[in-house]
Order: sequence, then structure tokens, then C-alpha cells
Amino acid sequence: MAQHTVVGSRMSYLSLTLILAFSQLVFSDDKLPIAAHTMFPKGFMFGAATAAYQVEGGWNADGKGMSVWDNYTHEHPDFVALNENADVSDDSYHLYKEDVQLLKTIGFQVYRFSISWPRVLPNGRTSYVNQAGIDYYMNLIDDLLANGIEPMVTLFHWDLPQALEDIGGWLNPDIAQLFEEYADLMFKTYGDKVKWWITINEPFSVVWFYGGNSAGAPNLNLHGTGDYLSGHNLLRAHGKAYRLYQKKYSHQGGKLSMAFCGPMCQPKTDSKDDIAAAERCYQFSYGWFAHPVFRGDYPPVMRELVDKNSKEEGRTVSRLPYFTEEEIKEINGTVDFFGMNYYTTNLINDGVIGDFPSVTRDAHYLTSFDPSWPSSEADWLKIVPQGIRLLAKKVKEEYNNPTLIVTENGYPQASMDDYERISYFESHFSELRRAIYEDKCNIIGHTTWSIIDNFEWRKGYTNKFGVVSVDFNDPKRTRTLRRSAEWLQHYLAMHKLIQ
Ligand code: GBH
Repeated sequence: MAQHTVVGSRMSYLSLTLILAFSQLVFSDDKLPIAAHTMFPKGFMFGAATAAYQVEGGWNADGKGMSVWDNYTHEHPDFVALNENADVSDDSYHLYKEDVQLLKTIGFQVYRFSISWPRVLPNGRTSYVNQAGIDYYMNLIDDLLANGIEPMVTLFHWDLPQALEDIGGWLNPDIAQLFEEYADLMFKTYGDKVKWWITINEPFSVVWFYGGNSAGAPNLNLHGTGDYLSGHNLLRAHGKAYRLYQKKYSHQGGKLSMAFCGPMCQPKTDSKDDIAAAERCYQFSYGWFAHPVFRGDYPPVMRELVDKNSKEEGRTVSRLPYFTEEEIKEINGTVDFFGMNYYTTNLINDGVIGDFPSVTRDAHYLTSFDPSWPSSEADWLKIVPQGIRLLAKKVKEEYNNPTLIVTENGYPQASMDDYERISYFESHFSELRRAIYEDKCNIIGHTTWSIIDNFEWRKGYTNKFGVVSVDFNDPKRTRTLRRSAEWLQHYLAMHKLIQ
């Protein structure tokens, strides 16, 4: 691993730190003038995030089973930019200790990573456990703890066991029980050491893998049906895993959530129609999954629109499944905090495109970007820092100010001198502090996406989200700190001074 020392500006950073830390101490929270809002509150957790399929490699090592991504990228190489796959990727399966040292060097306190379901359960079921897979995550967790870093574990970040996809994957109602059994094994095995759990990463992304726009494996494109069905079972699975934890593992004292996602939806104009369209956009993305777990059942506007359209299409059964009363209760109240992924914002106006049936048509809105928003190396990601504050405020209002952790936030830039990424984090941190101090949102942490460059799904290795770069042509997968990693190192050192 490349060694990096931060030189030169250390003294000036230190004096700045003392001034900032002092200003934090002399003003009480309420009185704090905006100019002094330069630091996060004491105890705020900073971390970094990855996901198993994106970093691990070792796709068939030591008894691991196939995931849908292994299968799909092998069967359809052209699905991914430059025909890449993540058979090796960062090789974190073998190099995880380097990742832990990077986290430590930069000063992160939390590492959010995911468990590959088929690595621990090659067939997806608990009837056969792959001990080597169990050991891998135990070693990673132990190494994190030995280095003073807290693990935050995602159970499902898109790499479903192919064996379960073969019986319908998230479309098969049995998946809820199978997920519960997998979660049970994970809580039992790692729960003494892991206190932060994310059951499902971005359910709102997963539904597109079943319902359209060719976003990812298994790429079924069942527009307007597969999306709602998979979403339904994702919620049922989450609910069961949470209730199981409550029943069997509450003595472990962990906190559970999902990582909700969208883009943030901002009305294009202040017309009534566009404001209502932006609200529909929110309820059909973040709200789709947050409403059932924070308030019970689907957002009323989703229920109404999908039922209405289904009927108009001559269907006797709504494309959006119904929960039983029992399920509504089982799923409601199953999060201990709001895991919030935020990258960007879309402008939303009233209107409709595409063919029925589809989520996009049901939600009845059009998206665009404000031309003043700076672009990035990913076409979907414009820089809109105020969006993270507006979203946090929306979450506060919708769900009675829940504890909130930004579970993903990051920027793609390949250059080693990645000043735009620094500016992205600087501006998003600043907006987050305003959400905390001015809007009184209960935000307690932030995990940066990502610690290292990794397999960016359909974009392969062409979008680089790491604050640390990885040389994918080097068999050793040499990791090198970018400028942003050095900037974070200073920033986190300052933050530690007020702890
Ligand atoms: C997150 O999704 C994921 O959790 C993470 O695994 C990923 O690496 C990270 O973002 C960075 O992308 O290619 O135009 O069809 C964020 C939500 C939804 C953003 C799908 C990209 C694809 C847009 N993502 N979207 S496009």
C-alpha cells in the first residue's frame, strides 16, 4: 500500500482547528452564529462505505456461491461498460486489511460494508453454510474493531444468490422468510460485535432491476409490475428481519434501518402542479419504503394512483400489491434511524412520458436538471448541495424528526488531484451542518461513498467514487490516497479535537 504523509499545511490546519473548536465551545447551540457553524456537533460519526460485489472480488473463492451479478455479467458481458465485471475488482476479499488501514489512516470511525449473501450461504438457504465466508467477515470485523473502527453492516446490497433468483428472487414471496433466516444467522454470528445494521440498500434501486430501465441484475424489465412486486417483498423481508432482531437479539443493543434513496425531488417552478409533482416524486422514491416503516402502509398517493391506473388498464388486481392488516403492523415501526443516501437532486414538473404500465407513468412527473447545477463524470449526478439539507428537512417533517445517518454521499472524479470532490464534500458537509443547527434535524453521522474506487455497476470502472484510487491494472490493486483523502484526514483530525 502506498504510504502518504500529510505535510506542509499541518500547522495552519492546526491553528484553524483550535479557533474552530474554541468557537464551538463558547457558543451554546442555539446562540451559535451561522459563521461559527464550522464544525459538526460532538459525537458526530464519520465513516466510509462500500458494498461486497463492488469491492470484494473472489467471486468463486473458497466455496462462495454465484450471485445474480456474477451470473448476469458472465452471461451478458456487454451489459457493463467495457465488458467489465467484478470477478476481481479491488480484491478486498484478500486485501481487506489494507482497506482497514486506509480507513484508519484517514481517520474514519465507522466502516459501512455489506455481506455477500452467497458468500456465506452459497445456495441462499441456511441449510448449507460456507464457513470460509463466515470467517472472512469475522476477520474483517475483528480487524476493524482492533483498529478502533465501528462496523456498520448491510445485509443486502444487490448481490442476491443466483439460486434464489432462479426461483423468482424478490418476486417470490418466500424471499421474505429466506431473508429472515439469513439475517438470523448474521445477527447470531456477528451481533455481539456489530451494532449498526442496514437490512437492504436502496430498495428503490432494487425495484428497477425487476421493473425496468435496465439498471441492474437480474434485469427483468417487468415495467409497472415487477417493480411493485419486488418492492413489496423487500418491505416484507425487512419487517421480518427487524421483528426477529427485536424478539431474539434485542440484548445485543443494535440499531437497524434501511438505506433509503432517490434523487431529491425539487419542484421546477412554484406552480401548484409542479409542487404536487415533486411531492409525488418523493413519495414514489424515498416515501415508497420509508412510509410503510415509519407511518404504516404505502404512501396514500401511491395507493391511489396505481390503483386508479390499474383499473383503467382493465386489471382486476392492482399492480401495487396490498399488505394484510397484520403485515402493515408487522412492517410499521421497524427502523431505529433513517439511513439516507443522497447524491443529487432532480427538477420535477407535472407531466407524463412513456408507456403504461410503469412507475414513471403512475407517478406522473417529468425530470430535468437546472442548467446552473455543475456536472460530474456521471451523467446522473449534478452537484446540488442544498438538496441534502432540503431532504433532511423533508425527512424530519414526514417522520417526526427521526435520528438520521447519511449512509451514502459521494462524488465521481478520477483525477488524483480531485479538488471537485473536496468541494463536493465541503459544500455537503456545510449544508448538513445547517440542517443540524438551523433546521434542528437529528443527524448523527455520515459515511462517505466510497473509501476506494470500485465496480460501479453498469458503469464498470469508468466512474471512480473512491477518495482512494485503485490501480485496476496492477495485480496488487495498489491503493493510493487522492487529495480528497488528505483533505478528509485534516477535517476528521479537526473534528476529533472537539470530541
Ligand atoms: C448508490 O446508488 C449505490 O448504493 C452504490 O452501490 C453506488 O456505487 C453509488 O450509488 C454510486 O452510484 O446510470 O443513468 O441509469 C445511488 C442511486 C441509482 C444512482 C441508479 C445511479 C443509475 C443512473 N443510483 N442510478 S443511470
